Amino acid sequence: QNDDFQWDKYLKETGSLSAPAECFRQSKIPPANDFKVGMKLEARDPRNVTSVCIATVIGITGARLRLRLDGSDNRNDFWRLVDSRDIQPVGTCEKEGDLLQPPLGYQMNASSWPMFLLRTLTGSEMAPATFFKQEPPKPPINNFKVGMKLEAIDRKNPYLICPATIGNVRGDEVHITFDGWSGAFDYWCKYDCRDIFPVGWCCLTGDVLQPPGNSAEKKTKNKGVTKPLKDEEKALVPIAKNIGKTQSSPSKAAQQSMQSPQKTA
Ligand code: MLZ
Repeated sequence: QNDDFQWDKYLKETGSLSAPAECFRQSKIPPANDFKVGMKLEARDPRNVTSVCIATVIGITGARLRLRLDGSDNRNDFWRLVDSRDIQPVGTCEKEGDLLQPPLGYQMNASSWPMFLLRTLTGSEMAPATFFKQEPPKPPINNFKVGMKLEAIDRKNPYLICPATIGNVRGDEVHITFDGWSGAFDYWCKYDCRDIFPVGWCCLTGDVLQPPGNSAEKKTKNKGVTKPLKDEEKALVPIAKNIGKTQSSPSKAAQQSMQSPQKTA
């Protein structure tokens, strides 16, 4: 799908180094993903992390599963690696003497939950225990250095894995910045966070790696504001600037739309 982006070429072009695989809490050989769409499992509710719920595999992407909590809506899907600590086989909860909880935002009356659960599980295909892989150990220390390249989940669009750079390091944390995107998607995370991967991860797992952004163009699309002006449009700027001046000063949006793209969020 993404035939035009090549890390080796890109690293050369940008004169940068990739973060060594030892820096990450990921297995060197990515875990096999044997899950099938429709299988059920237990998952920690991302919006209510003390609850363990029933989830259905909605999609498969590389070593990750797209999950939806049963009884929830289709707007809160989340993605987990097959070796994530947040997922386990159906029955684990009960074995440990815990109860499966309705997801946050359970759409029906709470009193209907036990029956809903029973109906949900009856006749469903449960993911076998062997499909769940052991979470890799934490690297002992934060070995990331500013400038190192990696692949990282875009937390605002968590189905996307994108080329990224370590922008800063502070104790146990690293600042993830996305290549070609200025600021809006950046985040701080722990060095052993499961959302970051070594260069080449997507290629190995068969997940889709996004190409780097093109800051100017994409950002404007994002905000619906500035698009680089064509020459013939540039000629109209002085005229456009005067429009509305007779009535009131131009709105902020109108002013921005006349400027060339900025490096803002
Ligand atoms: N639909 C969004 C995707 C942005 C993805 C950025 N990833 C770092 C947009 O085009 O704005």
